[in-house]
Amino acid sequence: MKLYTLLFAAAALAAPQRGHKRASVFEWFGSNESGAEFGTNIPGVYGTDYIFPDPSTIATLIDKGMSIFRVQFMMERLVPDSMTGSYDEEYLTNLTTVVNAVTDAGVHAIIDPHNYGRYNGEIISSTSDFQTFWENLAGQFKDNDLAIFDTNNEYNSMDQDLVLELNQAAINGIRAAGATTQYIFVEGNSWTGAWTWVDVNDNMKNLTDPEDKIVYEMHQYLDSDGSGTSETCVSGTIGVERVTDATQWLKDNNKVGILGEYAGGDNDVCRTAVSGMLEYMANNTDVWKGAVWWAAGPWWGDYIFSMEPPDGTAYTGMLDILEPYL
Ligand SMILES: *[C@@H]1O[C@H](CO)[C@@H](O)[C@H](O)[C@H]1NC(C)=O
Ligand SMILES: *[C@@H]1O[C@H](CO)[C@@H](O)[C@H](O)[C@H]1NC(C)=O
Ligand SMILES: *[C@@H]1O[C@H](CO)[C@@H](O)[C@H](O)[C@H]1NC(C)=O
Ligand SMILES: CC(=O)N[C@H]1CO[C@H](CO)[C@@H](O)[C@@H]1O
Repeated sequence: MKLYTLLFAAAALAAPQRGHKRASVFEWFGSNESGAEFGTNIPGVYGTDYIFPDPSTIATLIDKGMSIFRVQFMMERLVPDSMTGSYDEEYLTNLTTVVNAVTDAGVHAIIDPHNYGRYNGEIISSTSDFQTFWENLAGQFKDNDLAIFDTNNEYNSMDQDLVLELNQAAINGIRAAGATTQYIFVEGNSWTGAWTWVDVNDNMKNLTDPEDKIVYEMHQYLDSDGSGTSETCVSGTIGVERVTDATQWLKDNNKVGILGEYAGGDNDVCRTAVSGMLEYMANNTDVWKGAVWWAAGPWWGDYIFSMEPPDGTAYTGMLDILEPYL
């Protein structure tokens, strides 16, 4: 082999191409991208009530090594008249632009209706409407292998059978749309918390997918009430403690999972707790496929967990503890 060929090959190995997922501990490691779900005004005004994530700051996080982004949006803004109704085409275009910016870079985009199992404030009770919503939406992305469908953000305070049935309806709709290559992230009741998963969401093991690409998305914060509203973590071991039972559940049931939201404040206890949790998950990659920080996005300002480059609190303060997984 000629020297320059060798050098070229060595350089290619040493410097992975921008945007292409590097071999890493986890299959996926990344951040949420907030903005399009912000605000309570419906539909609200772009630029005042809500905003879309910024592809240029996402590119910065991809350069850092992130390989997955969860893109939040609000169902009422996408389909204003009814779950089965037509799109606000501009909102769909803006959402698609962000998703494509991520997937064009060769990494995964999670499409996340950030609706807590509700539409217009009411618990979604029609599984058939929900199935149609997903059949329509998955149809928009069925040729994008790097899109991932997240059935809904944080079902909570709902009938447990209904949560199972809504997830199954979403899976059925997505596959009926001809979207057969994509992963589907399912979420459970009780804000899909890992710490309560086994007690609350055991029936979720009954979900079925003809393509066998279900990933159980759980969320876990490390403050006392697990809500992710305080920058104080309970202890340095709380991360491991809160995901241990869920890990065993995944193993016992032959399932795989992703921590779709987690965070801790920029302080020593939380750094230890987050590092410990990730290390534990990294020890269990047979069931844990990744973790997605909460959250980046253009409007977080000085929010305690902001991963937004260049000066978000977590971007400047916590990225170093995520480094082993990037
Ligand atoms: C979509 O984004 C453009 C800016 O790129 C903005 O002007 C427009 O108002 C947005 N529309 C919606 C519905 O989000
Ligand atoms: C799961 O499915 C099995 C077989 O269909 C059924 O017997 C069982 O009751 C279901 N379990 C739950 C928790 O829904
Ligand atoms: C991960 O595994 C290593 C090697 O077995 C072990 O030393 C370490 O304590 C484990 N970490 C956690 C947090 O479980
Ligand atoms: C912990 C945290 O920040 N949770 C947020 C999840 O997303 C919704 C919508 O953006 C916020 O209202 C929560 O505060």
